[in-house]
Amino acid sequence: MPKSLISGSDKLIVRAQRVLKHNDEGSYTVPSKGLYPHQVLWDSCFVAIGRSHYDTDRAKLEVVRLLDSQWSNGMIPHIIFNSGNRYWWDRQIWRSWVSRLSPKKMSTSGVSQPPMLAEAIVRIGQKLSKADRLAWYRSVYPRLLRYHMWLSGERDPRREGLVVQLHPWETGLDTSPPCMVALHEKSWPRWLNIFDNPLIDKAGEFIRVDNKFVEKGERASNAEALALYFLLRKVRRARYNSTKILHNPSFAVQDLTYNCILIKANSLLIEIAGLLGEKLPNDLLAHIANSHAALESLWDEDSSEYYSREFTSNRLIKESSIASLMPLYAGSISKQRAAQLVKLLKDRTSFGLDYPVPSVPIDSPWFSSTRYWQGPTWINTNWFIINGLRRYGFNAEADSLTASTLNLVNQSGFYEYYGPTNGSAHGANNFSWTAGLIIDLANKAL
Ligand code: 9WN
Repeated sequence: MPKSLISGSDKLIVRAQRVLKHNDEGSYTVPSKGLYPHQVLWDSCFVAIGRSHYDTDRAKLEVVRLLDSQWSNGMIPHIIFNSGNRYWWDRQIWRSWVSRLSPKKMSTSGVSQPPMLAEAIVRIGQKLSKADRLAWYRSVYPRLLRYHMWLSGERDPRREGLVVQLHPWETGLDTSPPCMVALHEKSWPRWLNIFDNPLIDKAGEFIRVDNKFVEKGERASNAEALALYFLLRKVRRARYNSTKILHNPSFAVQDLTYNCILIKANSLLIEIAGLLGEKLPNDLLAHIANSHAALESLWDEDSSEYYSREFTSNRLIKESSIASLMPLYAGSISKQRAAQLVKLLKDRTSFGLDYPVPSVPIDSPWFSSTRYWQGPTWINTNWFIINGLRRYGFNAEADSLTASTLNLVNQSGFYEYYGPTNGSAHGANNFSWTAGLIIDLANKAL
């Protein structure tokens, strides 16, 4: 690890803890005050990973509140709304109460997000004594297991080892090219093209809440935002019933990032169950057994890349994005494939930019250095890649990416995303997952 990095890390940790304090609502942390004023599933998991380094009790609360929002079918929703209507996709839009499966005491969204819970639970567990760890795992296991059974039971209808996402928001990488391509194919009202007219596009700004907090050019476009909204209405009309939606889906993608996170999460679930002396149900074991080969079916030999797959047509969505590097985190691919991904990561004509790792490679026609999931560098995806690199023994590459990630945040602040060519700061300031994951990375760099 470079010396410059080590000397700055302790100060960076203090600054990161300040960000989490700023966004602290007592038992949960909002992603950022203003733009995202509610609890969000994977954001809170990243926060819990950071908090586990200095306050395990508070980290546990973050996770327990997520588990408290569980629907009776096992789903953990991606947003838990607090009172107040300040978010652009608020409780009145989601209306979780249209489903009898939603919790009575909480208002939530009706879809989920990448399954980071197991990782957050284990990271907290690693900081506890053996007896406390077992008690912690025992307290969360039944709900974690039901969540994983919901994923494999409802979201893998063909029993092939991959789960399907029903809205780009479920992938966590909302507007990334594979999601937008799939949305365009099946759920893009033609009239949305009116936003190609700059005057109409300008008028559209008035109904946007997010643009009051963040530059217009850094967010989803008006057309994209409306397409996301129309899809939300469709899944709401089906009362968020996966089986019903999958009957004739307007968006159904076996998202690469989501499935890589699930493969890792299932391996952690097995670890927890083993410690508790529990046996996983056979259906779930069958799903897990299929998942490694199923991930390989997302590999495209011609381009030497993994991709997401459109569920109904069963066709790969051959759009390069940061997801292509996520199989490193899954940990189930061969060392030889991992080496191919490392080559891609370093390639100066695609992902190997000065402030890595861009969410879309620079040689993609989608690339924009400032627009949301269409080019900027995000800290959570860097964190996944760093963890994956270490798992496969690419320690020099992991150290180098850790150093560049810490230096980027040290230099530009705790933002939501960054320009991959110049390190410029974009999106929300004081962004919680940037802080949480920087605490994790910096602690390892100390
Ligand atoms: C919609 C909160 C969330 C993240 C997502 C990110 C963004 C929401 C939005 O913000 O999504 O879910 O309002 O655009 O894409 O990954 O969890 O930080």
